[in-house]
Amino acid sequence: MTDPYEPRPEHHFTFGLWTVGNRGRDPFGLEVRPVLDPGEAVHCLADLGAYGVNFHDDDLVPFGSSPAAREAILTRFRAALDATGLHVPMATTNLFSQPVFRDGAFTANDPDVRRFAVRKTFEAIDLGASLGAGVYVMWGGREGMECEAAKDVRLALDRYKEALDLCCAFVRDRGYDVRFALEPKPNEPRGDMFLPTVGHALAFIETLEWPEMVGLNPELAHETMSGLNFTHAVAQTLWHGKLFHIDLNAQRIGRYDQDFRFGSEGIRDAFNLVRLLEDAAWDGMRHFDAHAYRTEDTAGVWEFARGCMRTYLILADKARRFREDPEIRAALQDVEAARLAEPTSPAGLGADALAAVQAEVPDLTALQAKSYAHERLDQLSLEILLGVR
Ligand SMILES: [Mn+2]
Repeated sequence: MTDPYEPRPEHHFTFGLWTVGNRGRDPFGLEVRPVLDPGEAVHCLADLGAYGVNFHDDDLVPFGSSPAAREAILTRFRAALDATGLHVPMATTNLFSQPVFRDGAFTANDPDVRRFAVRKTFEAIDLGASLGAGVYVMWGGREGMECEAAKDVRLALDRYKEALDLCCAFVRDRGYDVRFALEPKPNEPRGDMFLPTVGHALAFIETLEWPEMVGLNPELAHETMSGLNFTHAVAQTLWHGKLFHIDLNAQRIGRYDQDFRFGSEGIRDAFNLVRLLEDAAWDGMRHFDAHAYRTEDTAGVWEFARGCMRTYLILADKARRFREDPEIRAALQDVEAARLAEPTSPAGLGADALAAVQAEVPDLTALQAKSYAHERLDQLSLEILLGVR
């Protein structure tokens, strides 16, 4: 019998080298797992049924590698990709680990640091494009501050925009088929970070020179850290046509950046999210930016990776059940869900339409007495998730 929740490449699941390669180091404890060779990561992910692998430049080629070492690493990595058929859909730059970025990268006060960050990004874009990456993620890990007086946020945003414009100009100049995806985060590692939420980033994109080249990579954990509804953030990103990539994981509100296995916390939020992505038939990669608990050895890492994908598939199956359940369909009619698609002003925005809106006198007594049957629909939704429907 085939397992319906067995991940396969057509499900488009991807992992970062830094996720399965995470060694369990945290602010209070040292590494607990050995270094994972990128080639081995590729083979293990392919065996588990993943579609692709993503990386920061430094995950693949350690910072400061000689040209010869770099070539040797790339040759081995390409061989692993060729042998397994695994893809590289996304690439990104590490602009946060090295001490040079301690005051920021694109928004460092020192222009030399900013130019180095842009140059490092150009080289990483070349590397990503050479391996077929069509999405380039930008998480500004050090773009922010603790000392409020040290930076004018408005100037920092000028420089952030300039860096994005430079990267877009570089991609256009090279003729690459690459789009950028900004990844908002409210804090950690900086006390406060620029572009802290999806909403901030969406507004920022409209100021760019080539806004059509830049979208978002919203991350479940990051938006949840802000106490916001991640499904709503993704829905609005879709509504703007800006969902270029997504980072799936799990997070409890009010905690440090946990990056737990997808679905391990907030299962109802995870269900709502999967239902949104599946109902929207979103064609992007289901990328997991998460890592195994620090308690785990290497075998536990692969349990973690398998668990992320299985949970997604189980929730996608539940989303299908939700769509097809006759009682839920009836309950959706009771809450008048489809009527939200009716325009408020069917005649549009002209003078006649304005007059028509003004002329309509509703039966306020009836409208005020109306109940909306949300309790029943909500309970039925929960029962799907609890496995009794
Ligand atoms: Mn992320």
